[in-house]
Amino acid sequence: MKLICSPISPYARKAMILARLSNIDLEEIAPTQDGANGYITGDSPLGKIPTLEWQPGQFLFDSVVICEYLDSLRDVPLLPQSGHARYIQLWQHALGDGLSDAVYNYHCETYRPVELHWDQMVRRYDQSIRNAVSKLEDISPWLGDDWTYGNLAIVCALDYAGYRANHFDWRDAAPQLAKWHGGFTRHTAWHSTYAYKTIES
Ligand SMILES: N[C@@H](CCC(=O)N[C@@H](CS)C(=O)NCC(=O)O)C(=O)O
Repeated sequence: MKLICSPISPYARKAMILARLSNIDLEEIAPTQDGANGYITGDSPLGKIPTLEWQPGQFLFDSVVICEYLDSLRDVPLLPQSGHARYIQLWQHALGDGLSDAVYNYHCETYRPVELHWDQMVRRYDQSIRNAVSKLEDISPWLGDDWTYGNLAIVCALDYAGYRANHFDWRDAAPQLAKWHGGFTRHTAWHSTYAYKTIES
């Protein structure tokens, strides 16, 4: 299967990590961009990545759907099939993706020339980032040390925040969470998909 992706995208990176953890051999393909159409590789009408060619010529999106599909190929899926535990995992995954959304929106607002910044929206997204990190700090004792369906999204979101929203030192604001996150950085699936260090240096 082909995954149209970039490790810079926290959404794409979730699928890249999950494939590695699950021994699923994906062909990872970098997308081509075409102005207002966005990313044109991978048949997303929204012009976004990731997409997954799960059947010849048929592409799945978005990342939540892709991750659920990849997870379904595992002998023991990360996402519980039903019950309370399933919704806790989906909620944690949504909190991680929500942090990525806030960072993405913050970056889009601040990437343009300063005179075009919309301060109200910059403040709105900045506050979302801070509030999401604060919630994650509160729940960090219960997140556990394994790659769960929720932790996958949270780890990718925090790495992305460190790259695209580095005006805010989330490690300083959330020391328990920083310690928890550190446990994941030892995994091959984490560092083989971590692209930000090379870009920053
Ligand atoms: N909700 C989507 C978000 C995907 C998304 O926003 N991807 C960004 C990359 S981080 C993208 O493709 N942006 C290109 C664009 O919108 O032009 C998902 O979970 O897959």
